Amino acid sequence: MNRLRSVDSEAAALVEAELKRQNTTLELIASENFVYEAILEAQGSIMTNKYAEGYPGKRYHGGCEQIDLMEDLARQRACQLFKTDHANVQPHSGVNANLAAYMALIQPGDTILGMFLQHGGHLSHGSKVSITGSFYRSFFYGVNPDTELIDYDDVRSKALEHKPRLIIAGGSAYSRTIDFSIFREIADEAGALFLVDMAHIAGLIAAGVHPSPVEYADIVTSTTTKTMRGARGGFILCGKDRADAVDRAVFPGTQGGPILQNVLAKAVTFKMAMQPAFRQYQEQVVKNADLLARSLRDRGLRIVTGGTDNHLLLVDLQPANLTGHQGEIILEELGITVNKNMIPFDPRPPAVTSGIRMGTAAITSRGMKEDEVSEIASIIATALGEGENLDPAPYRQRVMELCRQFPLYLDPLEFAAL
Ligand code: DSN
Repeated sequence: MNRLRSVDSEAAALVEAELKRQNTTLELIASENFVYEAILEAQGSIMTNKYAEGYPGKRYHGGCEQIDLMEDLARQRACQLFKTDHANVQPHSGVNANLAAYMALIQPGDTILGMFLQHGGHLSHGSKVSITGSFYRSFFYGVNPDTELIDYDDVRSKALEHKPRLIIAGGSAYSRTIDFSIFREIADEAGALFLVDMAHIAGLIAAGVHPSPVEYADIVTSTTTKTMRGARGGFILCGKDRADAVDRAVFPGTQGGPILQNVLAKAVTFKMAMQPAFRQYQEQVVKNADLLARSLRDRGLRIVTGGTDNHLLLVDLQPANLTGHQGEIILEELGITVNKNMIPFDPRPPAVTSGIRMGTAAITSRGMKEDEVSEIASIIATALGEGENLDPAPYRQRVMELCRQFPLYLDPLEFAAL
């Protein structure tokens, strides 16, 4: 930071202020995490200086000896970790990974069937406001209104009715285990290909804490952020039979040169995910989410589906007479960061919503366990219960006390000086 400060004090001040924000608030956004310092180092490395269009051994730029070794290392580690034959580690993001996967599997104008965004899906699974909704004819399956679990009968009937070329499983706000084997059966029945976007749960899958989609899906897409706790960016997994199509769809199909410092960081991410400590971390993430859901429920909040099997939960704020937007603002005043989120069959628009989404990957990376999660649940439930009459100060103090015990990228003295 000293060098940045000396050339651009404004930019450095923003980083310092963000470090303070991250340290002094509780991060419960389900797609966020705090990466290892090794990832920060890799992403800040001189690999950023290189151009390397193409793939190891087949580049359009010279001087790629180390880059080829690095990309091979990342690819091999991804294959080893997720037990598959081929990995492409170049996608700049999860959406880019999905665009390339679609390009590898289907043609513009083909029909796709994804999970309804409002029921937990993702914009890039065919939403009309995404390029995926204009390139492809998209239809959606949803959750059962009573159980709020994926309605596999609905998936089957929509698949048989619309005859999609591609069925997509996975999403951004679904808190329960996904049965990839049923999706595969339905895809086979309907003559469709099957893609899993595992971005949210990739870390759980790598650690064996959620079933893997690899043996069922034609292509699996993901990010190395979120529960993977690593590099900013995406990756794609597939069998040998689809390797060429996937590689061509990433480059030159949808991207130019890879972001090489991020490819390096992806290699590190996969290595970290092979360590026994990573499994323990993922188990704790799930325990923490389960306890948070149960504690909030015991304190009178309604949890969509009644609980969680993974790292995230959705809270329906309608019974508390709050919108998702209000809930997000109230919690932000206390130093707890969440996002407003549509719940299944939400009567409110996306900018308001009836729910908030929470995840435990980031607080678990800080080292927080059951005691801290119980305290967080008590703060959230009591504060939301007070609604408009809330005096945030005492809650903010309790949040600060938790933050102080688990500093991020700082020692306690540095934390105290923030
Ligand atoms: N949809 C974003 C989220 O889950 O926050 C990430 O793609």
